[in-house]
Amino acid sequence: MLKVEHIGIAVKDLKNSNELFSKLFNKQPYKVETVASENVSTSFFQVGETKIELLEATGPESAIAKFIEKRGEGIHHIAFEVADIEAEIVRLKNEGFTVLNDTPKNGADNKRIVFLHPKTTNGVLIELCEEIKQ
Ligand code: CMX
Repeated sequence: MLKVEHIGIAVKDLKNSNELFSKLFNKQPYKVETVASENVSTSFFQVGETKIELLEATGPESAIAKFIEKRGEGIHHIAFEVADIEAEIVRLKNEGFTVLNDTPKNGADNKRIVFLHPKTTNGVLIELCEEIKQ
């Protein structure tokens, strides 16, 4: 694992939260992107070396909709950048973690991603991501 790539925050209304976080950070998001496969609309803020992702559900089946219904808005996941996502999937499975998908999916901001079930990581949803090389 290389570094924390971003922190994901579940929000009810992306437009309102973009305004709120723009005031907080004193800058606009550098990207707003809908990821149909994940049923989310996202925005990304660069704060120094740290990226913050805001996530709004695009429908009731979205993981974000379920999360907000159960727990309310707040920190949803921590994403770690990895050098070789396939190798990390194998390593973490061998260590006993539950990896939610066997093969990486395409996620927001030009990344291949997988998640680890929070029940196997002390209640924290962990994402692994690897930059898609063009
Ligand atoms: N962080 C911590 N715990 C979480 C969680 C989260 N983000 N989301 C769900 N949970 C908890 C629930 O509160 C519940 O706990 P309790 O049993 O104590 O109530 C438990 O996990 C439920 O687990 P589940 O029954 O297996 O299933 P859910 O339908 O709630 O799904 C999860 C949970 C993590 C498997 C699902 O949200 C998932 O697959 N997430 C990965 C995909 C995702 O989050 N996509 C959106 C982001 C995409 C992006 O970043 O671009």
